Order: sequence, then C-alpha cells, then structure tokens
Amino acid sequence: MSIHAATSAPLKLRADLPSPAEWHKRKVALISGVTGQDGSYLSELLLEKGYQVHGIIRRSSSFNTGRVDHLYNDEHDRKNNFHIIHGDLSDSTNLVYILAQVQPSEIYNLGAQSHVKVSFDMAEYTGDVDALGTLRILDAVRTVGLEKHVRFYQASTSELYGLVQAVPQDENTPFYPRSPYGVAKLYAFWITKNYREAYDMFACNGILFNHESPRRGRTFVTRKITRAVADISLGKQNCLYLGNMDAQRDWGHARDYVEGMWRMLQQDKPDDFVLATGETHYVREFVEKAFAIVNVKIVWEGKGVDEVGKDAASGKVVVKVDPKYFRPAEVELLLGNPAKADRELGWKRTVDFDTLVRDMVESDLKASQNLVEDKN
Ligand code: NDP
Ligand code: GDR
Repeated sequence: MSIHAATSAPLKLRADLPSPAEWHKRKVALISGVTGQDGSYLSELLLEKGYQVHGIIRRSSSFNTGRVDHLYNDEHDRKNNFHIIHGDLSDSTNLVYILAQVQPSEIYNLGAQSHVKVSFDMAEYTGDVDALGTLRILDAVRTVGLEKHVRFYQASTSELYGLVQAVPQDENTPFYPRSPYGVAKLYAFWITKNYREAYDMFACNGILFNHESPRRGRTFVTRKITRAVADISLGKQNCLYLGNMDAQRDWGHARDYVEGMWRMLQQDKPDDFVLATGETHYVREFVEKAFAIVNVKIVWEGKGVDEVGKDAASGKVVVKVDPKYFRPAEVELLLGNPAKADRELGWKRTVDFDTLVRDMVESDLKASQNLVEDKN
C-alpha cells in the first residue's frame, strides 16, 4: 500500500501557465481586506497603475463598502477595473474558488481582525482569521497551481515586536508579541516565510508600523482623538475618554505605506521589509497636537488613572482616562528603522507627524459639520 502525500501534491487547476515573468505582466491583483483603510488606498494606487483589482468583501447586513464605493461604479461597465467578490478568510473552499476564478498575479492579504484590544476579547476568532486565514489563502494559491506565479504580500505588523527588546526596531529585532492579535500575526509572518522557503513562493512580509489617515477606523486611538477634537470644538461632545496615554507609536500616513506594499512585490526576489517613519510620539502628544489645530491648548493635571487634560483657556476638562481602555498586556514603545526599505525599495514616508494630525483633524471637522459624508 502506498500513501500519497497530499500536501506535496496539491490539486492543480491550471496546467497551461506562461512563465512567472509573463504572468506577472497581467497586473491582476486580489486584495483581502479591501474594505479597510489600507485596502481602499491600495486599490486606488493599483487602479492608477493600470491593474485589474478584485477585492474580497464579507457579507454584512449593513453596508461595509463605504471606503471603496467611489471606485465601484457599475459592474456591467466593461471599463470598470474594480470588482468585488464575497469571501472570508475563515472559508478555505471559498478562497480556492476565488483564486481559481480571479487567477491573480499579485495577492495582498490585508484582511484581519485588526484591533489589538478586541483580540483579547475574541482571541480564538482573531487566531482563526489572522493566523489560519493566512495559511488558508497560501494553500489556496498552491491548490490552484499558482504558487510559482503569484506574488504574495502579507500584512505583518510592528505588534510582532511587542515587549521592547531593542530600539529602533528593524528586520533583525527579535519578536515578543503581547496580544492574541500579535501572536496570530506571528504565525502569519512565519507561515509566509515558510512557504517562501518550502515552495519557492514569491511571498513577502511587510512589517508595517502604525499608519493612519482620515479613513482610519474610529476605534483606533488617532481617529478616536481627531473625531473627538472635531466634535468637542463644535460643541457636540464634552470629553474624550482614553486609556494608556504613555504608549509611544511610530505613526505614518497609510497612503505612503500602500506604496511600499506594492514596491515589495515588484522586486526581483521576495523579502521582508519594515515600513516606518523612524520617529515616535506619545499618545498624549497626539492629543495635544490635535487640539492645537482647533486652537485649544491642553494642560495636564494628575497622574495615571487620575490624569486629566484641561482646556487652558476655559479650565474645562476635555480629556480623561478611563481604565476600560487599558489592555491586559501593553506594547509601550514602537519605533521603526526603515533603512532597508529606503535602500532596497527606494521607499520613504512623505507625510510627517504634524501633517498627518492636521489632515485627520481637518477631515473630521468637515465630517462633523456634515460637509462630507463620513463613510468609516
Ligand atoms: P482595517 O481594520 O481597516 O481593515 C481590515 C479589513 O479586513 C476589512 O476590510 C475587514 O472587513 C477585513 N476582514 C476582517 N475579518 C475578515 C475575515 N474574516 N475575512 C476577510 N476579511 C476580513 O485594517 P487596516 O486597513 O488598518 O490594516 C490592513 C492590514 O494591515 C490588517 O491585516 C492589519 O492587521 C495590518 N496592519 C495594519 C497596520 C495599521 O497601522 N493600519 C499596521 C500593521 C499591520 P470589514 O470591512 O467587513 O470589517
Ligand atoms: P495599536 O493601535 O494597538 O497600536 O494597533 P491603537 O490605535 O488601537 O492603539 C495605539 C495605542 O494607543 C493606546 N490607547 C488607546 N487605543 C485605543 N484604540 N483606544 C483608546 O481609547 C486608547 N487610549 C490609549 C493603546 O493602548 C495603544 O498603546 C494598530 C492596529 O492597526 C494594528 O492592526 C496594527 O498591527 C498596529 O497598529 C501596528
């Protein structure tokens, strides 16, 4: 009796493929997480570059396509290069079906339960989607026989560094994740590297430090702050409640970072790269900068859970600590070194911290006044 090794001989749906170099010229991209912040900016970038873009969206009882609606006109319009397809990283069969149908030349795996605090409440789900979801999509590539043809980008994260081992953090800094999210992304990082080595796949990890924008989800700290600053300045909210204001983050603009993702997949060889600004700022500093844009100077009083931020002019408390936003384990300091990306990809951030904060506050002022529709 002989036992067949299923993993080394996956089902091949394609037998007539051109060379990998020819295949890459097709410019067909598949994006998981297309409805998220990065998915929307990346779609715009790829469409500008002449790609056909296919985005995986989750079925939802409410609309979840606000960030990409402007790209999606009429599916019957033949000139339209943006397509959406229902799917989920928890569904292997669905992923194989999508791969067989789209036959992409590049895949960007951005789909994830991406909120660190929520990952403590939904640890198993986060592991299923963020860790095993990456495995599922990589295996779907092999199942349809595209493993030598597809270029794969994995959305890895500075959360892998977790408990500080050394700063600034680069591609050689040891990992020590501090949340179920970070641990799930650690698996995804290594399975991506493993499939690159085991099956000669063009698979890259982008280790991206925090990147924000007016399209950032409202429960991440930067957007929560900028929306509150807008609402407080317009008299629609009294106080902003935050958790750990002593955390330090290396914050860039998402539009810069999706450019780096694309550049990773245009190299001759697959590799892993850090994208970061090389600067770090306290959460408290972000609060001060954001309020300064609406001409409010913050003065701080108290310490720890008793810390408050007052409007210097009126004495009114506008920022308070609420321990419910603390995490069971925290990542205190992130500061990235993007030298390798600069050297090998020619990538540099273009938006500095002050411009990022201003862009977000100004956008939220318009949204809060209903001058523009708030879609995220
Ligand atoms: P968002 O939270 O804005 O977007 C996440 C996307 O993943 C959404 O489109 C969401 O769909 C989708 N998604 C969630 N669960 C599933 C699932 N089970 N199956 C398929 N899709 C799913 O994240 P960002 O755009 O900010 O980040 C993109 C990726 O980069 C994520 O993987 C994140 O972990 C990672 N990352 C982000 C950084 C950042 O600072 N922004 C830094 C480093 C890494 P829906 O809209 O339906 O919820
Ligand atoms: P992070 O982003 O955990 O770094 O993950 P987030 O904006 O959630 O937190 C940044 C820091 O701010 C502190 N903080 C608060 N955070 C939130 N969300 N809400 C608050 O009220 C608050 N108060 C203080 C946090 O404790 C933390 O220290 C993001 C996500 O996009 C991940 O998917 C990505 O991998 C990493 O960035 C890099």
